[in-house]
Amino acid sequence: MANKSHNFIFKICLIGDPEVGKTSLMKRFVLDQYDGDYILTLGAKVMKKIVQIDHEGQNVNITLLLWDIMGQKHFKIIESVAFENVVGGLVVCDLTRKETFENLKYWIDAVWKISPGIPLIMLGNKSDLQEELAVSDEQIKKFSDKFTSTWYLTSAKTGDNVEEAFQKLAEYCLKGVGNE
Ligand code: G3D
Ligand code: MG
Repeated sequence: MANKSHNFIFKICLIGDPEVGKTSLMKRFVLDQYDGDYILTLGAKVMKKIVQIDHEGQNVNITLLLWDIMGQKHFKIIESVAFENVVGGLVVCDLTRKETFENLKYWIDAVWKISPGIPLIMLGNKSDLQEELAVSDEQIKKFSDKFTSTWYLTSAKTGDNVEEAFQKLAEYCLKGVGNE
């Protein structure tokens, strides 16, 4: 039907080690809507942003509910709540700290255990710190080929690739829903 509009609500999670930039990436993406407080008992914060996608000639509005977990490993109770009904995720490492890259598989296993096979995009964040890079593009690409749909080098500081990454994730999530 012409001009028929579709609306979706997708629960998205940002995962990765502490201090990799998850909260900063959300803040950069959501911009002036950044006023959420952590739900401290849950150890998570939820923010909302609507993105528009052109899907098969139709304009689709997608409400992203972004779940930012405070991100200590082994918070089993929080993970089960935060990762339930998640339709896609951003797995984030800090390009200046190699161990945060090596821990990505832990986070992927944790989210797939609760929401199996959902699309994930890998982010190598803090790309602005060019002098301090400890992870190469090749390493990221190789890891992404195995476990995630695609990857971006981002900077929450400059905003580089942030919008693109969230937008792409919304597209992957929409495809996933269409395949069900
Ligand atoms: P987290 O939510 O994953 O724990 P935060 O990470 O968003 O709290 O960010 C951790 C620190 O990294 C913060 O520093 C933040 O400013 C910084 N940071 C996040 N993203 C970037 C980035 O893209 N580039 C640079 N240079 N720094 C970034 P502070 O000092 O404020 O604690
Ligand atoms: Mg945080």
